[in-house]
Amino acid sequence: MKCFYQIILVITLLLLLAIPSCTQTDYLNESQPDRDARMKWWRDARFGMFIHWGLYAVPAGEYKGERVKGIGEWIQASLNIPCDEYEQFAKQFNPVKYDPAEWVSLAKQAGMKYLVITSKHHDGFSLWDSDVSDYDVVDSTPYGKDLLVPLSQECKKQGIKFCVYHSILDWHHPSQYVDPEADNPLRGHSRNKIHADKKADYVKYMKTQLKELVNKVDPAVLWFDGEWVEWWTEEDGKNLYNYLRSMKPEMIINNRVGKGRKGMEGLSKGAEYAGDFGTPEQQIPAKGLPGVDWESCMTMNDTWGYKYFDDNWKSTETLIQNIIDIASKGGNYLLNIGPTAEGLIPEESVIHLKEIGNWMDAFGETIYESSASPFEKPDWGRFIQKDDKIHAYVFDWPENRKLAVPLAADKIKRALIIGKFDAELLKVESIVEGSIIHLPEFKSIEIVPVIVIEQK
Ligand code: FHN
Repeated sequence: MKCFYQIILVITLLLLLAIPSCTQTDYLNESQPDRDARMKWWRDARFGMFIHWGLYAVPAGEYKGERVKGIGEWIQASLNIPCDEYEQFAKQFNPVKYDPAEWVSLAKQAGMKYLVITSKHHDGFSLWDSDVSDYDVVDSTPYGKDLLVPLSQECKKQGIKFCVYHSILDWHHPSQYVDPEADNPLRGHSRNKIHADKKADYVKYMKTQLKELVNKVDPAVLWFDGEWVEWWTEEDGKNLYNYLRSMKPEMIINNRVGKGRKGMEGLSKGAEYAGDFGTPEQQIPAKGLPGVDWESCMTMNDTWGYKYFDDNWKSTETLIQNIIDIASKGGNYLLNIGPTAEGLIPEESVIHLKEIGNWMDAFGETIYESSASPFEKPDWGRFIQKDDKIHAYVFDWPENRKLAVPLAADKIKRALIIGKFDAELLKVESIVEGSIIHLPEFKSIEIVPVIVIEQK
């Protein structure tokens, strides 16, 4: 009899031990309050820095006298450079001028609240010391030091969130190859295929690398890309999403972990697609993406990775207007820089970021923790809501100085123009469609003037 009870006890203990693996959390079915709590810092942040950095900064857009027409980080594919030739750039990648403290402080100065850096782009080269690959900055470059660890430490020190980009497709990994039957074989690497029998190995490799990143640099966001290849499925994405969140439950993961890029509007609704936010690229959706979290990533010139001859810089005014336009639709702005192989941020980017920072110093508080405009966008600019205040951003200062606002005058406590130089109460006049705010006689000198409308 005693033996019988002992057997029952052992079986019960074994069952109890087995329970955790049977009841693994499905992070795709998170409750709304949990999700809101997890997304809070990201939603409040509104503005972040994207960094595309890797071996492609060595050719900087030109190889054997040929200039790449498209984006710099695609040079391997666009100029069809064989892997063993491209690998040689590692010997010239020596970013001795890299100063993570300066990079983070520049991002902060610009008013950015988080930073997302390429841990590995499509070329497969890792910017940290990976245990499962020698194709990384420590093992294959003269520099020989990890680039991500010091940057993550600086972010912690200076109080901004550290996040990483990671490419699912990998032009360097032996599991993948260029499809010779591709529509355009000269852009061979873009037609990435996988040897079916090697996919499991690659996924294991990717998960190991991602685990290394979680352990070494503790990213707040994992920003995937390169998911469009046929061999990566939504099921793979969901599995990866759960894998990462089971390691770090508070992690935020973009929709490119799976196939949600096309159906951004369906994102996270009933977990049709894995991922926490939509990622419009080089565009600002006309009406935002109502009902989902989203972030527009954009370049300052025309390339993500450094290209020495790309001088097509957007104006600071455009970049500030983009921050405002995106926030007025409830999104985040992820603005890119492409540092050089020496580790320098291009001078034009630094100038733009400092100018943006001057504006954000004065008006950033109206952007952070804000929500989308309750009104349609007016002809003259944008609205953003923050608590019970509406902020009006004047892109085009009307010659007659009359700003039409779709809010009844008797609902307005007061309207004032704010800023470093202006702080003036403005006259509010009632009209049938709402009210007219009378702007000051002299046009504001701010890049984008801001009016606060306090509601009753
Ligand atoms: O192919 C990449 C490209 O190089 C760059 O990284 C951008 C950034 O969002 N994403 C891909 C294209 O969608």
